[in-house]
Amino acid sequence: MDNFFAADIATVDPLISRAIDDEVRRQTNGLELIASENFVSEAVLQTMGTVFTNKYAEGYPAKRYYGGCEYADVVENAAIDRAKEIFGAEHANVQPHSGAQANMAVLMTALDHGDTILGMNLSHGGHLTHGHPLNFSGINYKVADYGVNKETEQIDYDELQKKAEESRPTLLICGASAYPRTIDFERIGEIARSVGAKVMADIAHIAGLVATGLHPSPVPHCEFVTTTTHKTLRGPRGGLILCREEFAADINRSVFPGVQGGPLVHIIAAKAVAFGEALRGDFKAYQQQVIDNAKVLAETLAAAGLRIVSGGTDNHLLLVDVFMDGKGITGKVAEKALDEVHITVNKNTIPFDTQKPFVASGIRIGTPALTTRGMKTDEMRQIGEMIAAIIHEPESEAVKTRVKQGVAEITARFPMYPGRLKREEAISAA
Ligand code: DSN
Repeated sequence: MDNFFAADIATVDPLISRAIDDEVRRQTNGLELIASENFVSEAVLQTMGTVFTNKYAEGYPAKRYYGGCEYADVVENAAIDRAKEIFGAEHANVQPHSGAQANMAVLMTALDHGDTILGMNLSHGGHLTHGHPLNFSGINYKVADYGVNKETEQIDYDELQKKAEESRPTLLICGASAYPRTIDFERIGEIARSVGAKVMADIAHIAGLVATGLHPSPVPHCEFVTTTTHKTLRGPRGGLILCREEFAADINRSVFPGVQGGPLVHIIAAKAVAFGEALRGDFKAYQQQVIDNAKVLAETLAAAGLRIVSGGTDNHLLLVDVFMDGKGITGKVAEKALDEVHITVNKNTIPFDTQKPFVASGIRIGTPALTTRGMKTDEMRQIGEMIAAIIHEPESEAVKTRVKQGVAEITARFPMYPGRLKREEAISAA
């Protein structure tokens, strides 16, 4: 093929090029409030699209099953060293393709088939890989679960102690995907030790806060810590495992050859770049703004008459009870109504929900992505008022028109990814 190594995607594949441009426009022109999403830097984006995608590098630095890995070693060593420095960990494995695969490798390391895990219930904020019956974690292991207190909607550590004594787990799993409060990893470590269990802390959501000391670290209290790299940590889509040196060889073996083959070297390179960004001084200011923005958003929504689960937030996300025992609308309706005005959130069950997960009584809202765009508390107040207006009157065309204008006005003030609209540039250059 002519120009195989030179032709631009806009020329080679107009369909996919158009979809990429449309996605750039969607992300730019909307308010992205999904708590698990973020916007990576141009440097991280560029690194993902490099020739490292061509390289097989099964094994680990200096111990590969393929030749030609000298530069793969450079990027993997950099990613490992930076991850260890960020979190103060003894060992890091940067190869997991995702958070789920990081968790799978830890479970494979810590457990024998049929052992018991004690994990947080998904409907109380946990994660599929913490013991859901349809997930490998619920299929291969016996599962006991814990949740939040019905009154406080926060983890009840006395109850967790009781559950641990009853179920005698081999592995206690903590960390959550929809929990707005600080997690007491020290207490969880004590509970686990009192029943002879090990602990895995899945900090996928709060990794950026932990990295900057704005959330207590699980590293001193838990044998294994896993995270994704693309949420508050603001790196490429992927996973990471941290552990003590004594488990390093077992963890490495569980990742490769246990659950994965060749690592994604281009993604590991992008992880290294993102970890480098996380080590810079301005990353802490960013994470503090994420928290400040979430607090103001929660206060604004509460002032507008919506119920905030647990009464507030300590981190980057909030859960909003939009159903309010039938007085409001379901999470499903709220998600769709907000989508129509270019505000993106996800429906989410709230603790003790009466609705099915696909309908849900709540929505989950997070501030990492909009904070990356530079938005601060003034914008959060404006956005909170717009969200509340839509939830109170989801059918009103007048409200929708007004909110769409508000979204367009805010997003125009915070541009992102200049020069990323490839197809239109190619057309105008032709
Ligand atoms: N899907 C992620 C989230 O949205 O929190 C968890 O894996």
